[in-house]
Formats: sequence, C-alpha cells, structure tokens
Amino acid sequence: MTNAEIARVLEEIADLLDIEEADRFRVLSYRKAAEVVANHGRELTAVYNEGGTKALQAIPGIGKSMAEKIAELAETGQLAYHRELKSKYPPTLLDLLRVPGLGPRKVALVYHELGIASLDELAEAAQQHRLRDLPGMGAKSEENILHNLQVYAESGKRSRLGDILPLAERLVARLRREPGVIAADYAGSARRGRETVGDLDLLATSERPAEVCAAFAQSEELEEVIAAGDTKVSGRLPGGRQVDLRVVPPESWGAALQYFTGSQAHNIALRTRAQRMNLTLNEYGVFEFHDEQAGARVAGATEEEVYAAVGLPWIPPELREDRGEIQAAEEGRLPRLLELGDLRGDLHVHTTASDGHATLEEMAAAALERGYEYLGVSEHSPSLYVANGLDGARLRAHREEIDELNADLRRRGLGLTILLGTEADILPDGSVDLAPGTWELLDYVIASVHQGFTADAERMTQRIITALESGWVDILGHPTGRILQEREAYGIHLEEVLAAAVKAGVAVEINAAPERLDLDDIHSRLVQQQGGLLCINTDAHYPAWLDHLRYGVLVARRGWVEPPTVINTWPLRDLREWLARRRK
Ligand code: DGT
Ligand code: CA
Ligand code: CA
Ligand code: ZN
Repeated sequence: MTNAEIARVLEEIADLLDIEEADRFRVLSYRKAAEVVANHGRELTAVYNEGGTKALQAIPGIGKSMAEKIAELAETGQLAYHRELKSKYPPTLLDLLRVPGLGPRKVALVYHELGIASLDELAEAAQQHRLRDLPGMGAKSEENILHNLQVYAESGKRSRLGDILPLAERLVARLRREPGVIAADYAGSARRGRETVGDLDLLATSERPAEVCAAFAQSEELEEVIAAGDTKVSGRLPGGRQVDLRVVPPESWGAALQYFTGSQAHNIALRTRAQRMNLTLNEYGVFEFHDEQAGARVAGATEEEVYAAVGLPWIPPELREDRGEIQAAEEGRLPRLLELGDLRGDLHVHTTASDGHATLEEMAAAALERGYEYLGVSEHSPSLYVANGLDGARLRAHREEIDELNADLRRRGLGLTILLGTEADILPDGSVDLAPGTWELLDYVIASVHQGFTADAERMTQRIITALESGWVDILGHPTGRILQEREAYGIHLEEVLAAAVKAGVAVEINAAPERLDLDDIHSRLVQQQGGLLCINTDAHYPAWLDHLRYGVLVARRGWVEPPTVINTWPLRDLREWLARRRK
C-alpha cells in the first residue's frame, strides 16, 4: 500500500467516526495521522518492513495504536476496524462528504433524520424542500446544498494533475517492468502537463500485446477493469477517473505516442500540414498519399521521426496546444524551455514558526537533499493570526535562528543558504502587512491576498496594484487565489495586475501547489512576453511538498517560459544583487 492509500483509509475512518459523533479527540487523531502519512517522505510500508511498528511509532503524530493499524494495512492491505465501521452504513453515504460545504455533522443529520444516503437522494430531498425543516437548516442552506451538488458534479469531470501524475508514473513503471514491453509512457493531457486531466491515456509497445494487456488488467493500482481486450484495456483509477491502455506494434510507437498525446487542435494542424506535403498522418504512422490512396510508410517508430517527416523538429508535449508552436518549430524559434534542474531553490515555504508542519532544520535538510543552493522561508505576517503570523519580536527571533543555521551550514561546508522572507498579507486598503521595523530584517517580501475577499473586481485590482507599487514587494504570491475545482479566482482584472507587476519589477509567483497552479500557463507566457519576471515556489508546509516544484515547471513550460525569466533559476549572487537593487 502506498502512503496515499493508507492515508485515505485513515481519513475515511475519521469521517465515519465523525458521522457517528464519536469523541472529537479520537476523530482528530485519525485526521492528523492521515495528514502525517500522506506527507511522509518515505513509503510507510517500507518503514514498517524494515523497523516494524517501533519505526512507525517514531514518526511524530503516530501513536502506538495508530502504528498498529498502519502495520495491519502494510501487511494485509486491509484494516478490520475500517471494514467494521464501514459495514454499518450504505456504501454511498461517504459520497455526500465530497460535496463542498457538507461536513460530517450535516451528513449525519440528513442520514439519521431522513435516511438520505446517496447524492441522488440528497438532491431529490433538496428539490422537494425536505431539508429546510431539519434542525439548524433553512431555505438558504437547502439552496446552498443544491448549488454545491452542481459544483461537485462539474468538478467530478476532471482531476487535478497532481492527483493523476503520480498514478500515471506508477502504472508506467509497472508496464516497463513487464517482460514483453519494449517501451511505455503516458500520453494525453497528462503528458502535456495540463492542470486538470479528464482521462488518463497510457501507451505501450510490444510484439506480444495480449500478454501485456492481461498483465496490466491485474494491476493493483486499478480500482476496476471496465474492458480488457488484446490491444486495449480500460479501467478506473482510485478516485474514479478512467484510464485507457493501448498497446501498439513497435513501428507505430512514435505515431501513436504523437497521436494520443494530442492536443486534438495540435494534431489537426499537423495533419493539415502533412496533407499539403502529400502525406497522411495517423496513429499508425506517416504514409505517402497519392491519388486519394495511402502508400508507403515514411515514419512511425519514434516521435522525432514523425515530426521530421513533416519537416519539423520534435516539439515538447507541453507546447502542443496549437498556440503557435508549429510555426515556431518551422522557423527554428522553439523556446529553450525551463527544466526542473534549472531551479536552484524555492522561495516560498513555511515552517512550524507559522502554519508549516516541519521545523526550520527539517525544511533545510529537505532542501539539502534536493541539492538546492538556497531556500527562502516566508512565514505569514501578523494580521494572519489564523495561520499564526509572526509579529516583530517573533520575526527577530526567527532571523537569529536563521543566521545561526546559515553559520552552521557554512561551517559544515554545505552549499545551502537560507533566506528570510515573509508572506505578507495585502490588506484591504492595499497596504502590505509588515510589522514596524521588520522590513530591515528581511531578505525579501512576498505579498499575497488571504482575506477580505470582495466581489468588486475594480477594488481588488486596485488593492493589489497599490501593494505592487508600494516598493515593499519583491514577489506577488498566488496572484488569483484560485483553488482548482474548489474556489474560483477572486474577481480581479488579472492583466492589469500583471502589467503593474511588470512595471514595478515585481516577480510574479507560479505557485506550484497542485491545488493552486496559480499563475496559470497562459498568463505566465504573457508576463514573459511583457518582459516581466516569474518565480516558481511550492508554498510547502511539509518537506515532501518541495517536490511539487515539478508541477510549477510544467505550468511554466506550457507558458513557453525560458530559464532567465524565472528568478529562482538565478545563482544566489544574482538573486541577492537583484534584491539589493530593489531595496534602494
Ligand atoms: P482530457 O483527457 O480531456 O484531459 O484531454 P486529452 O487531450 O487527453 O484528450 P483525450 O483523452 O480525449 O484524447 C487523447 C488524445 O488523443 C488527444 O489529445 C488527441 C487524440 N485524439 C482523440 N480524439 C481525437 C480526434 O477526434 N481527432 C484527433 N486529431 N485527435 C484525437
Ligand atoms: Ca486523456
Ligand atoms: Ca482518452
Ligand atoms: Zn499564501
């Protein structure tokens, strides 16, 4: 079992206990454990296999009885206690919890009072106005539930890239281990790095496709197999998303990979181009085309070969959206796209000093493991008391702690420097929430909006621009505030905000947290086109979240972003010089 799978079981136990109105403290201990497990850097199954329940108990947040439950999961893939809890309720009851705004208390209420145990039953009851008379409910909350059911139905159509990519990689790794498989990869929107994925398209090449399909249909990562044939398998991933595997012969590998990577718009443009060259292009290969008839195969084994056959260099998948990439390829103007290895550090992480879950030392160790040149710690500012924002005195203590840590890192000859930033709130009047006398302590300032959302786009735009022009700000954090599939961006005139950032020389963050991906690809491209700067940060609250940087890199690549545009590709010296110039 993976950590994500173990966490899901623990989370479900917490939900079920909540519905039972069990002791708050017990519920909380399961929730907390689920979070710890989901974010633990190593697979707990491996930890358990090596060191038994003792090793599990050594993890902060995991007590003795939790360690025993995790051990049972690691050993058997199941948990008796979980099964027993689940068996008390209809299997569809937990679906209700996925509706935004429907917590365990409300679910317990509608279940116990009205016997509602599925989404359909809930929608029906809301339409018939049967919810409004329940204790603590009213016409308004009934209306909200109907609205949220709709939102949920919408969001159910796509998944976040961050939820799909790890599964895609595990399935591909499994395929590559299969003896009959020559090559395997994921294609479709996942390979293009789109922020959300509709279904997952997998591809393999083999001389013995039926064997490969049969083996794949047994994958434990598949929740369900919908159809299994000799060259194609369809299944369902945990979470419900569909996955399709197609197995093609080696001479068609490149053509199939190209075709199923898409996008459809890119493929249409490419096929039109092929037709003009008297070629025809499909998922089997590139063929000569004369007198309305397909002739000899001219390419198909590799993608490079396919693009070369139509007179183009290979085009990176992230660019294949028909946004000018074919013309750029033809003219030899494809960008030198940013790569993960170009990044030298992360400038937006939290520690236990505010609302992070790891200490400064733990985050520094994680940065060292990843070979970073610098790590910028940016805690919340005083007015964000819900996130334990730092006042002047605590920031001063934080500065001292970081200075000591840096001295220690230097003594030990380690090439990592910790920078002290802050994630300062942009207050409703556009001022930047810096405690008096603290700006001098800081190496840099990120400014973000966290509170005082308003429906008035004019005011929100002006508020952010005021902050950008104040001279206090170096980086604009998660510029639109969106949470993918949960919360819309706050109403702003984004292009005006970005123009103001460019003008003020403020770097715009691509927040790489997979639920944010904020700024998006199209606007990242716009910032670069206007000569502005970007910064790719993870907003990590756990060490493992540092690995989310890859999602930010995918956004940037989809935005045609080249390394010099991104300030955290710069060596520390250049970064410090830039900051120093801004501070004059
Ligand atoms: P998704 O799954 O909605 O996130 O988006 P994609 O891009 O993965 O789309 P999907 O799964 O429908 O199809 C995978 C690729 O297969 C798509 O990007 C391009 C190719 N494809 C599918 N249908 C067509 C089609 O009708 N015409 C062309 N030219 N290509 C297609
Ligand atoms: Ca797809
Ligand atoms: Ca598909
Ligand atoms: Zn933030």
